[in-house]
Formats: sequence, structure tokens, C-alpha cells
Amino acid sequence: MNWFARLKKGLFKTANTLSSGLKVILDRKKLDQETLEEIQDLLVSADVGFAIADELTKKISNLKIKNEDDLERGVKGFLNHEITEMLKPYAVDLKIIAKPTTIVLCGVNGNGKTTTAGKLAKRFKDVGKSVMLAACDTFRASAVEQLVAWSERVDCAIVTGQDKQDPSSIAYNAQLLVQEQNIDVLIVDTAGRLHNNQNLMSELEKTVRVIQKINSIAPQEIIMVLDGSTGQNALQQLEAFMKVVQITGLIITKLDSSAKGGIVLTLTQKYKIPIYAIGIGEDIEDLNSLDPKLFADAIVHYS
Ligand SMILES: Nc1nc2c(ncn2[C@@H]2O[C@H](COP(=O)(O)OP(=O)(O)OP(=O)(O)O)[C@@H](O)[C@H]2O)c(=O)[nH]1
Ligand SMILES: [Mg+2]
Repeated sequence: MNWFARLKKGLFKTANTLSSGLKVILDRKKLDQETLEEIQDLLVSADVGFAIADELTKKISNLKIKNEDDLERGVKGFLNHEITEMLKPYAVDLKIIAKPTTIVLCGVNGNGKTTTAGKLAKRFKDVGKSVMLAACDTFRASAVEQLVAWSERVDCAIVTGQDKQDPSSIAYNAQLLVQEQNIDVLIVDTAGRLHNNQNLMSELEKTVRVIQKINSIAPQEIIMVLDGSTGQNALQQLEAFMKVVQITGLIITKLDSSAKGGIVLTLTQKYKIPIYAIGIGEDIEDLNSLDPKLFADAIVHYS
């Protein structure tokens, strides 16, 4: 299955809300106040933030669609174009410029960090880069095993520590090793932490600081992995993490799990932050960079 087919399948729930919802609303063939309000509600229900939904609806009210039979196509075409343009500045490829490039993955519990570490390792390996994983989640007994399994699957190096070892010391060792062994990419998997747990947030800050001590330009990327199905909750999580470390970009996972795909628009417009990849399933192939036009086509189809 090619990426667009996967994307369409993965974003089916969001498309079902938006595309099918618009069809029902616009079948009435009127663009009156009631219809506009329903369109706005529909956008908000797909987790497009209220301010963006309001702005889009205002623009829709100004569309000049002469033939009422063209209403659905006209509105969907407009939305598809707007979504594409809004996402374009933030759809950024994760580039490996420095050698080594260190990427720290962080975020709250269960949002897909470890899976994303494995999937990213595979993507880098596929383009000929050497990769090392650092298992800095020493909290959960099975966390290290989970990352070791990924390293075997992807065939890349891994640094692990002892149970309950200070995660920053594992990151320290890993950073030294990638430099010594001339490895291209270090991916640091960290433990899930609730954004309001001060101790754990300080521990993340320390992990980053220790890496910086060895190499002042590392880590090159501190990526927050967000669970797309948590909707607006993701905003609070991001704000809390941004206060502690300098988040350079986002990876939004689990967009297949809910109809809240509009969160991608909300996050980019509100925080002006790059999206390095989106996750639309558990398969190794289900992570890819964000293509604004394909994303728009997958959630607002029109013909
Ligand atoms: N449906 C779906 N599931 C996903 C996606 N990404 C990750 N998962 C699943 O989410 C679950 C949690 O993923 P992990 O990678 O272990 O999450 P984590 O952030 O490392 O979790 P902690 O280390 O406990 O904080 C696993 O069952 C993954 O397979 C996705 O894009 N879609
Ligand atoms: Mg994990």
C-alpha cells in the first residue's frame, strides 16, 4: 500500500467527520447562517481549534459560489486548499546535518515515543545512516526490552543501563559512544512523564543538559511526541514541556485512533512549530513526514 492509501485509511475517522459531515450539511444547498454554524461546529468537532474554525467559516461565508449544485465541491475545495496552505510552513523534514545528530524524544506516558524511536531508526537506516538508540526509560521494567526489540528489528546499535539508573547517565554514555564510533544519528528514548510532575520534568531537563555538556550543539532536536487522539489536551502538554526544554518540533501519533486530526492544524497555527512526522498506525510503515496536500486530500475529499 502506498503512503497516500495508508494515510487515507489512517485518517478515515477524521475524514468521516469532516468530509461526510460537510456532504450532509451542504446537501441542503444553502450557505446560510445555520449552515455556516454547522460547518464551524463540524470543524471544532474534528479538533480544529475554535479560532481557526471561526476564521475558516468567515472565509467560507464570503465564497462566491454561483450554482448551488457546486456548493459542496466549492466549500470542500476551499477547505482543502486552506488546510494545505496553513500546514505548508510547518511540514518540515527531519534532516541529519550535524554528525552525529542527537534526537531526544519526550512526552507524556504512552503517546508513542518508543515506537516512534524504532520507526525513525528504520527510516534513517533505510537512507544509509548509522543509528544508535539510547534506552533512557529506566522506570518501566519492560521499556528497555521494548527498545531492544526495536534495535534488533531495525538492526541498529543500542545503549542500555541498569534498572532505575539515572537516565541522564545513559544519555551521557550514548552521546560519547556515537561520537567515538562516528555514528550518524543518536535517538534518545525517554520515559513518559506527566507534564505536571516537577521531578520528572527536571529529570528531562537534566538529560538534555548532560548531553549538551559533552557537545554544546547537541541535542540537535528535542522532539515532543504527542498523541493526536488526546485532542486539545495536547496543547497543555506541549506548553508544559516547552517551559522545561527547547522543543524543536513535534511528531503527532495515533491520528488513526480518533476523529481529532484537526489537532495538527491547531498545533501548527498556535505554536508555529514544525511537524516532523505523523503516525497513523502501529505498523513500521505508519510513520512518515507530513505532506500538507496529501493530508488535506485525506481528510477533505472532493472531486
Ligand atoms: N494506533 C496507533 N497506535 C500507535 C501509534 N503509535 C504508537 N502506537 C501504539 O501506542 C502504544 C504505546 O506506544 P509506545 O511507543 O510504547 O509509547 P511510549 O510513549 O513509549 O509509552 P511510555 O514509554 O509508557 O511513556 C503502543 O501499543 C504502540 O503500538 C499510532 O500512530 N497509531
Ligand atoms: Mg516508551
